[in-house]
Amino acid sequence: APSNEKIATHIFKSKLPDIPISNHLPLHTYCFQDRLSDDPCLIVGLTGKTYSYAETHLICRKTAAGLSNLGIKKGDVIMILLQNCAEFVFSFMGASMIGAVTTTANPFYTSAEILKQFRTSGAKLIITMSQYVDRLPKTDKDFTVITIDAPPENCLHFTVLSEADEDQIPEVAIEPDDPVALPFSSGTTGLPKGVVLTHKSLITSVAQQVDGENPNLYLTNGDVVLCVLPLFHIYSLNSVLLCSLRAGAGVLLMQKFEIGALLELIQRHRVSVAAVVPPLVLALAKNPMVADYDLSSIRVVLSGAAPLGKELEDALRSRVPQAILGQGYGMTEAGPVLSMCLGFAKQPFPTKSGSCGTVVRNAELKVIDPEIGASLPHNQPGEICIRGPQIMKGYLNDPEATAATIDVEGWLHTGDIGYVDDDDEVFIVDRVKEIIKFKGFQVPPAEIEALLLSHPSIGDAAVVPQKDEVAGEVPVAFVVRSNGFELTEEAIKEYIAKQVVFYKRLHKIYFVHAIPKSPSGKILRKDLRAKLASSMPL
Ligand code: 4UW
Repeated sequence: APSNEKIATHIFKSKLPDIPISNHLPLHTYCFQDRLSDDPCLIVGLTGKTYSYAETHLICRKTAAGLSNLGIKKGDVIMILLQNCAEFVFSFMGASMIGAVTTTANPFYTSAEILKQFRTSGAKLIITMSQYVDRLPKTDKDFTVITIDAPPENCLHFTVLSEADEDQIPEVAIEPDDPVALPFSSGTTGLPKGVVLTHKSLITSVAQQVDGENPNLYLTNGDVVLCVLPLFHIYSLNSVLLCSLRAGAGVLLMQKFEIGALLELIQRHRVSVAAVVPPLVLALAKNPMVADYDLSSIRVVLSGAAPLGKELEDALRSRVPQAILGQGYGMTEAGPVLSMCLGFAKQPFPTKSGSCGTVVRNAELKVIDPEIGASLPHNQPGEICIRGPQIMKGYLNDPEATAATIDVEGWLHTGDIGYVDDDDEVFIVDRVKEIIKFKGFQVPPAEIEALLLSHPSIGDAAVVPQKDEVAGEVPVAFVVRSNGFELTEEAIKEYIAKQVVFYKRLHKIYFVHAIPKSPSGKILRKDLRAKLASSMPL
């Protein structure tokens, strides 16, 4: 047996050389560096109102001063509960300017979901819309609520921030390892946790995409970047907003996805870069309305957050033949980008359909055998791991979950199964983690299972993904009824539906006598998924 023999580590790097990255700066300084021009920065789709870079920067500074006036200090957490809008950007960047941290949440969350994230994050202030105020936490704890529209009782209007005196921004020293964003993710297992992203991690991730002589994702101040994906998710926050700001591009803000309005805005504002998810690709590829609009301005379509089928990619190609189509692969904990299509580079490389791009520069990627942990060479599938200054600092107040995700050598284990081919392109083939992805949104099975188990007539339950044409995956449950009650599928679906945001709803219930478990009591999710795949779940 080999004893002293060194085991080779196969490490994959970008084809682009490493570059110097200004990750010693605060995030807002890095993003707005020297770019206080009259170029359009934010374009509000609904109204057409445009904020130049100079205006955007000024309002962010006012917002920083306003937050400080309301008692927000360095290290404090604010919660943004908004659809895409200019105020989202002012709030996030304003918080950064005083060293505060933003936790972003889905405005469609139920009150229970909002309360959980509010508590876990320790937020002191919420920025939202009046229509969502009913769902905010009803606690004794003191916190401020600000609405961007007419404020209901006990709430303040956003102008307390946006009209504050920018000269009153307090002097704060911001260190590279200070947190700036706190998105929530369930990671490879369990309930949603706060993902601590620092100034250094986000700057590094943005630089890996858009900096350098030959940027991996080439954006310029002539670009108009579509921002229809929600900014509360890290994909849009980082790869759309922060990357655009850094590159000086215009950001076209859309509150929600509606195909007619989207096509109209793409045509009117000559959108050149479209960041999308597979269900949006489906709409662009298949909806007959698309034929009535001029989409010739689009030069790049970036898809990610869930697998994109080759058929769908080809169907989209016929709609936007002039555009380069490609994928990025991200994970909240990874800062978030692990790999990006090199066809988007200033001097592009040829790429293959179905690939998730090549590992970003200034980072290392390896693929390990999930059982023995040894790194694998080209073309062999295993668990994808990533290392570099862009990854999260850790989960908030959860050293155990952090240690289970980032090992002692600094490798972040993704729970994704994939391989790197001979041209250094990454292909994802499976997932070993629990997470279900509905249209790219995270559905944490553990969260739904806990709700199911809280029902008096449910003895045991497991939630797993089922393939779906439109959503990619939908959550379905295996349920063991307790004490012989006549609990119906509809009753269970409704019980869950009223407690969760729309994409966590159960689409099907399979009644079983027992949930398959390992000797240690872990649900054998693979077995359940296999049952579903065999289309004979019972
Ligand atoms: N193909 C297959 C993909 C892919 C994928 C992700 O919700 P999270 O934590 O995070 C994200 C982030 C996506 C993202 C961010 C920035 C960016 O530029 C980009 O490229 C366009 C994408 O989704 O979920 C993480 C999990 O989502 C799956 C995978 O399982 C990953 O661990 N996933 N991208 N292209 N699967």
